[in-house]
Amino acid sequence: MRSTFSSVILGLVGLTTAQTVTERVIPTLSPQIDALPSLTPTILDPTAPDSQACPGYKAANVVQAGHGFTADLTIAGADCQAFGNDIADLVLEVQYQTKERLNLKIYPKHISPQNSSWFILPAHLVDEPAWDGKTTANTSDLKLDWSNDPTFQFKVSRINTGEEIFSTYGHKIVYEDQYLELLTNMVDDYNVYGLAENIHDFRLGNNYNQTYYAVDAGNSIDYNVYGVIPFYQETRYHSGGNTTAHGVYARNAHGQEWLLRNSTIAYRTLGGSFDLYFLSGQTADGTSSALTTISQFQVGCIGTPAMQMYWTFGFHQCRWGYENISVVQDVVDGYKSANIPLEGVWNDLDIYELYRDFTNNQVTYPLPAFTNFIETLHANGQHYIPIIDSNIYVPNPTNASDAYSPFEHGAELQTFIRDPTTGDFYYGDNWPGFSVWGDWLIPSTQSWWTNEILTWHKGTPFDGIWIDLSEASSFCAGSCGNGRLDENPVHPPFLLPGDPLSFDFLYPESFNVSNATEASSAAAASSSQASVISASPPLPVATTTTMGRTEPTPGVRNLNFPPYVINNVQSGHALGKSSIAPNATHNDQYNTTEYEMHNLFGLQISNATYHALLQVFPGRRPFTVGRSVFAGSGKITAHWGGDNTSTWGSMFLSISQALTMMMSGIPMFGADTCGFTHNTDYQLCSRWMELSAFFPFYRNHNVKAAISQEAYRWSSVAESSRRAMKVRYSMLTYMYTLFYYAHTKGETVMRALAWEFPNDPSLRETYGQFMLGPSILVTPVLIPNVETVNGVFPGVADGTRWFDWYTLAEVDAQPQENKTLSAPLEHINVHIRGGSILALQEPKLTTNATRNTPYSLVVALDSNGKASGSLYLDDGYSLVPDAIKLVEFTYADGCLKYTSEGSYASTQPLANITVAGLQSTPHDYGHGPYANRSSSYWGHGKPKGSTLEFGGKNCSSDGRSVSYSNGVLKVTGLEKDTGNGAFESALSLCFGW
Ligand code: MIG
Repeated sequence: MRSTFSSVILGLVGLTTAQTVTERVIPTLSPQIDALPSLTPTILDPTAPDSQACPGYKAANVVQAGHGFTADLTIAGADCQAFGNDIADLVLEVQYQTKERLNLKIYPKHISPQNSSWFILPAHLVDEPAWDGKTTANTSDLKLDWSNDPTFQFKVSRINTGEEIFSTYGHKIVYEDQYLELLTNMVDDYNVYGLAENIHDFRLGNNYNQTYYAVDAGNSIDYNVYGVIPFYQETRYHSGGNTTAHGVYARNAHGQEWLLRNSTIAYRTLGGSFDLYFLSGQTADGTSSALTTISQFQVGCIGTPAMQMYWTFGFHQCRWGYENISVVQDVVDGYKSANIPLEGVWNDLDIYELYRDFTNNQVTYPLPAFTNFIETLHANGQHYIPIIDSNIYVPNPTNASDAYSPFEHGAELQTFIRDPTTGDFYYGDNWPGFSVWGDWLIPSTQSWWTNEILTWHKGTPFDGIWIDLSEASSFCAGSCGNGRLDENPVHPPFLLPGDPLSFDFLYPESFNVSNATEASSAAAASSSQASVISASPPLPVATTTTMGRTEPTPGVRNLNFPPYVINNVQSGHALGKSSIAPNATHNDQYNTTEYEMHNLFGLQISNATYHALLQVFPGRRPFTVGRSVFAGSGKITAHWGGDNTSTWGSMFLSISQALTMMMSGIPMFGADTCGFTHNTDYQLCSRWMELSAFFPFYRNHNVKAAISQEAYRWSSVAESSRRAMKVRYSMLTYMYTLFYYAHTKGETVMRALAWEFPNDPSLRETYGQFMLGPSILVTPVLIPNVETVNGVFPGVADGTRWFDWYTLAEVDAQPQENKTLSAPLEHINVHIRGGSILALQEPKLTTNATRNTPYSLVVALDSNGKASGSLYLDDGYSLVPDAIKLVEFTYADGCLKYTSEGSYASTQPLANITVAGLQSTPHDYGHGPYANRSSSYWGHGKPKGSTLEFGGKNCSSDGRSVSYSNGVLKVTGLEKDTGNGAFESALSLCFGW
């Protein structure tokens, strides 16, 4: 059975008949979402002022400090009021903060308590990197030069080579209350990466606009998305084969745009300050690299990512539209009977009573049956993760039976964001109806949130939390519930997926080739739905007005309609479209507005959820997965890519989205596998289940009312999933070890080929292939209807060797060859890089079962016959583990050695050792007990017979066996020799040649 498609689509077609339409219930709608005027984005507005015609600044009164200097910047002419009110007097502050990091700040000289939050992003909200207490201009990798000719301009360059990495020379600095601008000169055909979150090619290119304003809009290719991490990394390939790399982080949370052009990048924000961090990317030897730059960004600027619990790396199944417990039970059973691992079971809004957070639908998810369901998952080694929406329903004040305690509790503490025009709470609109949002700037909000989560956990014993709509999303313009709370619960102002007339008939590209009949019935159903809609629109058609450019008003900021209009993906482009209005206020001492706070809501609610989970599970690593993220979110949360589509293009772009998340310190990232909106098909879902098996966060999620897409729904997808998951679960400890190094050193988990092979310019825009850590190369199929895939094998010109994961056969590839690999539907190409040692376990149906199996070591030799690797172990869940174990493996001169440090006891034995890439047949398998015998002792010319001894025992007897063919030596059956645990003692094992 390849598909359950036909029955489903026929069902959908049936529901679009005219009869169904006349019977439909038109919901009570909340206010029009399109009530905001439509604006012209400034970058598309030919009448917009030229901010580079502003006067710029002159620097004076330079005061040297040991680790930098300060100066006054004074406006060099009349105010220009391009997109705000000019600030005449500024402070420039330059700090050589650490050897590799230089900071430049420009902020207003006169800051009052009233406007402090307009300009200064507090360190308690977003880490503010500081001086290390020792670096000076003389010990820094970087230097800053500046000039007043014709106006203040600066440039940053490397001291060792003079390479200029950032320069505003020739451009004005603009600093207004609602607009900041600077431009840096760029080299020709520059290679810039990052500026997450975006859904765009990995190499951003030289004609790209990155708009930043957290937004509830799925799949917004080339626009603003859910997250804001204003950091880029630039790589330059120099003649002679060396490569340099550096980074720039702009610590500013306002709405902003980065305009990438041929010879410049313009950086424009709607407020805040210039707070720029230049990262040299250099190590001690003076060379620089992308990986070092990314590590410097994480370690020095935003904090390294949270260590995640071991189980979270298992496979998760989610969907919107699991109607009741028995449907979810069927999913759990479906995975089990198909023999496909299932670690995490997720629920969407369906569990709630009328979409209200922290409730339980008493009909479909009644307690205690639901509690029992979750406890049974736990007993089977599985986990449960529900959604929590960012909005809180406001009960109807005229209906005593509409009580909703999470609102009442928060209201008592006055903990919600406010409407400045009434002083009352800000009443926006979301799934449950008119709603409020927590104001995370005041401490009581945390205790309120913690309390709601603790209370809810009693009946719904979840293991982690999925935070949605944290942009924060509101479905109406402004405080639309004001004066209308007695209409609650209002229906969202649009039809819901699955409501009549909102069926999703879209399928992946080329579905018409693979499933012609079904594709044509879907097309027919789609056009029949479209014609019914156009004949009688189910919703009132919105009327929108157009608004011209707002002009700066002296002394006043226009928060809802700032003069500079960012190219917000929302229709009409207004900042308040589908989100809390910018002029909504917070309850802190400055009455900070959403204008300043908008991009931080996701960071803050995730942070509050992290701290709440620490109360639910003291001492345990909190698992939260959030939608909106900011720089530093990775310290507390995982992230998923949001509402992608069931298309091949969306799957492809998920790789670059993931790579930019790795750069942003949010490695626990994954995309909705098989696609969220629209219907998937067996080919796309097979390939996507295979691809996501190599993303740290691995979850299949689907919109309501599309066809089901659990991995067992098609025999092909089931088989693809089983095979890919076998690879993933085999290397769970490798993934976990990569996380340990991400957490401790800011290393990356998924890696671009360009990062691992920095001297090969041909890899600069490659993301159709990627690496997992330093050792694993993944070459997924990203297009339909093929059974082969082309891939490069980087580094072969310099002697890098690659081995097929499944056969350990060495790849025969030429430098720059785009090699064609066999890739039947159920197969994903995975290769091991020569020089790697991997510790593997036996893949089982849960991570816990996998973790309890014996280890195997795979040694893939490099061209010098060497290899190395490491393994990190701990209990898998403690925030501060009592004990850890770090094992270091090396192989050289025919000897495999490992040493371990740390007292964490892993009791699983070592079963097998496989060495791939041997150049000649061993005539002697040598042997050696757990001793420090030198390799020369067991080396050449010392034949010991054709047996292997392990710990003094003959390995060819007592269940052990040794075999050799085609460069691969396999030693199996070592369990008895390592019964105390594979890595409980140091090992040195030599093979004679
Ligand atoms: O307005 O909870 O991105 O994963 O299924 C849509 C329903 C709200 C958006 C999330 C998606 C989730 C959906 N949510």
